Amino acid sequence: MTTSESPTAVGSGTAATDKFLQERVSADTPPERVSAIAKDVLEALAGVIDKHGVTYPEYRVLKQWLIDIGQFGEWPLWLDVFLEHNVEEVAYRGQSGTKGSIEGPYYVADAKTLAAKCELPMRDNEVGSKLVFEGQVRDLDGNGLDGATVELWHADDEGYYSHFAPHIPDGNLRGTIVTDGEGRFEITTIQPAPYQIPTDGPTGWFIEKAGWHPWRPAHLHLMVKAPGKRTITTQLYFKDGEWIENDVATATKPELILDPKPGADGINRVTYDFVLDPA
Ligand code: MBD
Ligand code: FE
Repeated sequence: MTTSESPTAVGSGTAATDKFLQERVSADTPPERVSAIAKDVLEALAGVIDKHGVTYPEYRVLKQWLIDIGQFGEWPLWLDVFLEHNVEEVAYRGQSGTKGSIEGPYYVADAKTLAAKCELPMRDNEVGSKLVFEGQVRDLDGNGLDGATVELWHADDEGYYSHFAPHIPDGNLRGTIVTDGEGRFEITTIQPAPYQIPTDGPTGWFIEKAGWHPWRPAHLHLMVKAPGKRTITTQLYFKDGEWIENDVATATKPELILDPKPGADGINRVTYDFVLDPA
């Protein structure tokens, strides 16, 4: 791999920031709520500064680091790793279907449409053990859902995502699977590796200075949709996988763990069904 093709913190950060900026988000938050939230945020920060006797050098380092995070494009990464799980937990309140988990910074909309039984787009020489992932999308009463789609995206055998690492072709290990008339799917892919936060950027420096580790357990990302149903964004992990018990992004849940077993053909296979709440 040449230097110009090597994934860098600034490369994946900039790509994630550029992708996010294309969304042009808005939230309809009234001024009273902005005021109440902002007041509590500032009060919480005031409490931290007071409690720890934060010094001027520390304040200036913080200011420099905040500037660095922006310049490396790592706001999507830092926020999704350290804050998104709290927002997701609030969003899930009152749901009873499949548990959600964070979207993270590496979702790309409009991935290639694939049939219910399919193989995710991958390189001819894609490294990694094959994995067959099958299941059904159902409603709360157990009925299979016609018109359901399963968007799946995940890292490769080195923990890198297409669109965010320059040496991987666009669309690699990403797809929008159109399930059959009963919400069933059978997807062939490869086993992803754990994901390491880039150590050569400000999110990595932050983790290193705190003496934490930069790892997420190996995971599949999913967005499951069906007409009239609440879309679920989630992740699936692998039983006994490294970092399962101490994900840097605090995004694992016991209900979201797969346990693939080799089938008669020797290929690892696992079934996971999704249950969607009404919209
Ligand atoms: C990831 O792959 C991810 O899923 C999250 C949530 C944050 C950073 C990288
Ligand atoms: Fe991820």
